[in-house]
Amino acid sequence: MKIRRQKFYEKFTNIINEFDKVILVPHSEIDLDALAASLGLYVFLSAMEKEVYINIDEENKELGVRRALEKINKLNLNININKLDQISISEQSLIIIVDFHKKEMAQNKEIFKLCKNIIIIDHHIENKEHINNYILKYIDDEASSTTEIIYDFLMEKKVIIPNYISTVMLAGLTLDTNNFTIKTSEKTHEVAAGLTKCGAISKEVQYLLKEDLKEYISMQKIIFNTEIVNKIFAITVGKKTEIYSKEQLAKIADSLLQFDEIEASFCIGKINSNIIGISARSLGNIDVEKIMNKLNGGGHLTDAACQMYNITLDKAKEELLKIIKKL
Ligand SMILES: [Mn+2]
Repeated sequence: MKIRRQKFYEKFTNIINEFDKVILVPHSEIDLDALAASLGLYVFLSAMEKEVYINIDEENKELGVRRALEKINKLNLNININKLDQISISEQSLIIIVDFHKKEMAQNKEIFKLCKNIIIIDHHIENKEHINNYILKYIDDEASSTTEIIYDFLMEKKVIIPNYISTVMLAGLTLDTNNFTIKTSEKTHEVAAGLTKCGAISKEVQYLLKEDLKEYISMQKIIFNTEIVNKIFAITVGKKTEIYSKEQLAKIADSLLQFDEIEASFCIGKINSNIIGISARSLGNIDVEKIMNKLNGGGHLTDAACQMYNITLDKAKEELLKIIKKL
């Protein structure tokens, strides 16, 4: 295992030992990776006899997360999932931020005022708008998912993962790798195999990842309008009247990569009434980070994004086209 990760596990264990109460905080619009990683940590921490909570404030949850939570309830797995105001948090508590590090991705920013003992565990590309007070941070953007980081930790600690939690973890891994097509290495498959050994059931994973038909159709409509530029670039633009989540834009850009000859893809859409987001993906031969840099965004060679303020969708596309056509 990588030395950096190993060192993190050591420090992480030492810090955990100092606290009795731990609050696991997944990001807003919680997804299956954030939930799965939180559940994995929960299993470990409760085995260590800590008082543990998973903080979920939002009522509206994505379909898969809702299904997983219902099943956990049914199985009586006894997991404390609470809203922030139902958990008493003091300066003696420990907060673990799971699957994000950007302040704006917090469900409830109050949490940062309640307690300064914060650990961040994430796999997203590091961003400037970082949570600034923390005692330990591990951001590994080469990891397929936060679930993968937590899985390794659990294995090292010889934690027995309950069957259904293994299933949710496998779903988290499957989601973040878009069915083992992106950010997928030998390691990712090893984790998947390991989770299967722990009892994860792929049919159940399929259930958790079932999509909402309406949402699927609305995505397909956007894909339908894809324009191909210079044979290898696919660009598509969302509806003027609709607000998309960054995840939706990313998902669409991801799916455009599967088509013949496409090397890089871009999905442009409103993410707010005055902010337009572009999600860019590449198979590796085109550097989309460079392209997004030119629009004040950032990311990686194969995975990047930008935000544009007070601009129309048409204008945003035009700006992008200018850059692409010069390549
Ligand atoms: Mn994730």
